[in-house]
Amino acid sequence: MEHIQTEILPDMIYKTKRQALVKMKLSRVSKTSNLKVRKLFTHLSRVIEILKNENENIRPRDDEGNPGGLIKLKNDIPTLIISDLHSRRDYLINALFDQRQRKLTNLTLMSENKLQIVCLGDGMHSEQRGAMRWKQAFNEFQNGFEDSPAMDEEMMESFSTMLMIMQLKITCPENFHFLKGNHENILNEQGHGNHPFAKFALEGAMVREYVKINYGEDFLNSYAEFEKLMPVFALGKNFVISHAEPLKTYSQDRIINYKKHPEVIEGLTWTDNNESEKGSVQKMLKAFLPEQDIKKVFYFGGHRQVAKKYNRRAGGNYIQVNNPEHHFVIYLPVDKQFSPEVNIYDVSKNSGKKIALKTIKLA
Ligand SMILES: [Mn+2]
Repeated sequence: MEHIQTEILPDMIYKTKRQALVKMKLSRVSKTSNLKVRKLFTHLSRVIEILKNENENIRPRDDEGNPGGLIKLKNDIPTLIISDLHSRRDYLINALFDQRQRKLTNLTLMSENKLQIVCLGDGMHSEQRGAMRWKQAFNEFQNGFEDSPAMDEEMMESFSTMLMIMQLKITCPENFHFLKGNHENILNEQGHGNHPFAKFALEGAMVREYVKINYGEDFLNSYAEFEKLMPVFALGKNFVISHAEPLKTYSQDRIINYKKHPEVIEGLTWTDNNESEKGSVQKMLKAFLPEQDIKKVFYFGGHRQVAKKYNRRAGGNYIQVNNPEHHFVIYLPVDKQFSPEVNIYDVSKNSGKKIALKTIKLA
């Protein structure tokens, strides 16, 4: 069906068949309530290969020759940052189909090498949006997931969000990056910079058990490999990004060699507000962007929730964006100075929504 339907899409929106196909696939996954494990597994294998073989100019290798923890973003195209998704497929779709930059969707701009997109991590787990569902799922867990409508729904949302992430990485490996958050821990392990977690229920243990029962051990281990291949830090022209505020100051060499330094992974994904060492943000900005005026450079992160559009921390250099009620994105232009009031905006109310729906109707 797919190949026939792309023929009738208007050229104005879809310049190439490939773009149309990518949009249709994403739109389908964004609305599905029936996710096939085999489909997920196929994408997982492909994205693992892509992550293992990233362009070394963008993702420098560690001392062992493996992909390092740092992404060097392109300096000549703008960057769009998407904050903590927590399985909000509508947030991802709204960010991809927003059209306020150059009147083209961000997805089209990215596929034409005119934009790069960085996700801050925490793709899984619905958090308070699904608090009631987590409670129900906890009862299902206690009964060994024999019957699990609540957990099925929760997992379907989480994995279809991550399937879209895989599709984007496979389609635009150099211009799409997903940084590891603390929720990227499918094994619910302690170690490798990870901690098990339980917030509204025993999320970590429940997800691991559910995946093992329903998707199998091979899938569980492959997914863990995918998570461990995620970078933890991105360096832009006049900004840097990680999931959480840096607990301490980490050098470029230690971030690239993050596998040898699990405390770097922990320190960039788990830091609570007011927990980081004084001056860590400024020290890192000075070390990574030595030529720049400290007043004009920013460290972006999410992780802890923000009631407003953004929070300014660490003397104003750390910009925290993570509002579960809104779809805020951060846009970093190439030539203009970044301004939080102008360049952080909500994409949930935009004309791009119509386009997304249009594509869905065709599916
Ligand atoms: Mn987090």
